[in-house]
Amino acid sequence: MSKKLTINPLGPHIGALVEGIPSIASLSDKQFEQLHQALLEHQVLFLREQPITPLQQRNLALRFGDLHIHPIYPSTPESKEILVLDSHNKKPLNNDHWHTDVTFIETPPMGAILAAKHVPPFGGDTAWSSGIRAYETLSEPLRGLLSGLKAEHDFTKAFPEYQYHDSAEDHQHWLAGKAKNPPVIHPVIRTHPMTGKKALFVNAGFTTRIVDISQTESDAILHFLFEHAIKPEFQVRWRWQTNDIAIWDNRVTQHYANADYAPQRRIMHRATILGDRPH
Ligand SMILES: O=C(O)CCC(=O)C(=O)O
Ligand SMILES: [Fe+2]
Repeated sequence: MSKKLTINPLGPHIGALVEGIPSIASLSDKQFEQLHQALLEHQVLFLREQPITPLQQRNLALRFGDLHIHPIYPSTPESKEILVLDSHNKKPLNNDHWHTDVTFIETPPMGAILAAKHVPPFGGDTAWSSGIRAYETLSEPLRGLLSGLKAEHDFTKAFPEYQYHDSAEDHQHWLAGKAKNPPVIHPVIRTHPMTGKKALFVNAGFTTRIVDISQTESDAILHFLFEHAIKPEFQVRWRWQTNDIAIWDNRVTQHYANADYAPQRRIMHRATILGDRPH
């Protein structure tokens, strides 16, 4: 019989620390099921001291579902599904904005697994915010109004052309990414396909406008929702050590990577697990 994981919540609404397993790369089916349930409940899980190779990370992610290959970020030589976030050239990456990953496709990721390969002694924390809590704390009439609305999500909002002009190759890559990823429409409030919980599903990273209402109305509503979604009460913030792993439910959360550590280097590996069409 395999050992049970210990799941310790890190706050009332989001985040839990998972302990009691020697290696996340060799979970039994029972342990994996426990991890999966904990993810549904806590939305973001953290593990310390879990060195993991790109292939192990890929195989762990495949237990959750098919993987996404990113149009912009580079990947590891071992696995094209493991993308590399490396703040090389003394430049932090521009993930210092609140976003939900890859909502610019019809079936945005259900989750992601992020492994810390090299982190500065301090700085570079990542924060996650709960869209479930954000939804629950809206007034009933506003929840009703938002439940009927849909919004557009656009790749070029978080990946604007001017940032991909450094070389002709970068620009070609960006043009291909844009051509492959025209804007998509998702509901403003989504229902979690496994738990039935409702969550606010707009993010400042990719959401451009609410459709079928005026631009002025859309701007005002989105401005309010982007602020509301990231109230400190809905958040958990993680201070990384090398070999930490974070796993998040990308259907009901958004996150922000602090870019406060330049000129130090920070290297993360991410596996991105495809999800279903939000409803
Ligand atoms: O580097 C981080 O902490 C997170 C970056 C990010 O936004 C992501 O991996 O999706
Ligand atoms: Fe992200």
